[in-house]
Amino acid sequence: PIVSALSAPRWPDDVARRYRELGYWRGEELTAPVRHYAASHPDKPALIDSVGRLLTYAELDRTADQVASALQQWGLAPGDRFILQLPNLLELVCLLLGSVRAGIIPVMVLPTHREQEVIHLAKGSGAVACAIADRQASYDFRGLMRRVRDAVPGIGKVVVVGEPGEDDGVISYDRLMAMAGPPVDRPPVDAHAVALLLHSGGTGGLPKLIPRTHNDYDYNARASAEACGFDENTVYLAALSAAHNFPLACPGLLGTFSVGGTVVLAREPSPDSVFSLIEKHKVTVTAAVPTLVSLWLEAREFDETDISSLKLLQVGGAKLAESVARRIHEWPGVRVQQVFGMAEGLLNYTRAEDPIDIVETTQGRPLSPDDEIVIVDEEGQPVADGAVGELWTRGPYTIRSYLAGPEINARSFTPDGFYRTGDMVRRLPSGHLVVAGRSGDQINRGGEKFSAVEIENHLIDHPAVKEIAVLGVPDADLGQASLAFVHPVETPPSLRELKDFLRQRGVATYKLPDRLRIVDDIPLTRFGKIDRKRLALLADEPVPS
Ligand code: J2J
Repeated sequence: PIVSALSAPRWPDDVARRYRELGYWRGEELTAPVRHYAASHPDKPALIDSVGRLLTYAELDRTADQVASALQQWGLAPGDRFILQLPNLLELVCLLLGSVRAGIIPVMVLPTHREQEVIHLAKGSGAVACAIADRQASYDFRGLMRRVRDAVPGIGKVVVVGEPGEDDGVISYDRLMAMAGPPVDRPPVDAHAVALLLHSGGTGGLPKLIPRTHNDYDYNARASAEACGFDENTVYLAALSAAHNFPLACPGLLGTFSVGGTVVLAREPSPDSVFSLIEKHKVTVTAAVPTLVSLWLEAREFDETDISSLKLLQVGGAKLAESVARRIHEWPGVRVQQVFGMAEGLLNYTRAEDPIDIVETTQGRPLSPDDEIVIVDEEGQPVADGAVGELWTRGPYTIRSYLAGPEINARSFTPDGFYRTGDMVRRLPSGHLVVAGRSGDQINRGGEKFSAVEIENHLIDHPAVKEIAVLGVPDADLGQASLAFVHPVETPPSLRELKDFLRQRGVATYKLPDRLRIVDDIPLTRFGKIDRKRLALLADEPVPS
């Protein structure tokens, strides 16, 4: 069923034909631009990592071919799903491009994900292989992968960047690359086919898999590069994890490759690492979530490093406060761009030509002339102009279905193919959108999203918990923090106990509650669901002493 879901037509034929005719979809494989610049600008630097390893376009192109060949020698076939859980290393990019080229479908998993998320994404995608680093920031990914493989025995192969260890089916990246044979004639990749799988932030439970095709993702990256003014002089710094849609293709790595620019990879986004890379490689553009921007603005390095090459700072993933936008604009020579995007597709950008107050107070306007936007009320009827409602969208790079069962898809998409984003927005006469919040249970903690329901489903199993609700509440540093309301059985649990309980279950750290409120009742709606509106009012009340 997974394979047929992956090859199912994604857009209706007439719509797909139109996107082809309009030139949005080029019928090309996603890594074609790397091949193109390898021929025209072979010696141009394509990729530099944080320890200074550099690949030119010719080298990156050749390495991608070698990876494609090596993966096939190793036993992977076109259509196989291959989990990539790697920090921002050269090897991540090479494995990504190589697998896409071979028609092997990478499943992009974040280094912050733990067994709960990885097992879920591995099962959902039917993954047969994965790539990890041995360790990152002292965390042992081989141990994590051992636990994942116990739960998902279908993962027969693991490639490790670093020390592989002794487990069955595990090899090092170097051993994998040694398997590469001479270039073989591969059947051309079908550009309508799924090129890679991203994951959603999650509502109503665990993250969902997002199938992106060569055609639509290529357009996503290329049109973004154009809208953001990227060209061959662009030096893009990937500070966020490159497994995320924003740094990967908005315009990110793929958008930079689409214009023959240079990508620099930061292994981690600390001010120390980021500012020295900007100075060293004369970075012109980078992307961050608002909490990271605030951290950068506070940093000592900010005053001590020459970052005058930086011209554009893209900020998205969570709402940027106007005050922070203004502070960035005090930074000489730097322009802010707000990005309101989603791995499901739709991207909104403020543009270079937009007036400054639009840039500082809106989350941008849609990328494509063919992005269709409707803003609806609770009955699904369009709201009055300028009123707040839920954003629904469809277009040339927005998915029509998740890789998920029919119930989830029926909930997430309208019968005529609009994706129900769950984002509450209003639209200005200029077409710019202002994000007003979210419907549903998603928490956006400093740009990292997760479903409150997912955490509630764990915590209800804690022996001291009788009833539980988790809510996103305003927080000065994070934008939103998570607050757990616990109605205890008897002796209330401590916050520490709840966090340890979740950690033991292998839940990603960013999903652990920040705060705890003990209550003697959790408000429910008349349908018996948690009443999140009333909870939000409770959260505002001072804690009784
Ligand atoms: C408020 N909420 C925002 C913003 C995303 C570029 C940038 C971000 C993402 C991303 C992305 C927001 N203000 N500026 O994929 O390419 C919230 C919305 C949205 C959800 C999507 C990209 N920018 N959001 O964050 O798939 O709630 O993508 O629906 O992780 O983040 O999350 P995600």
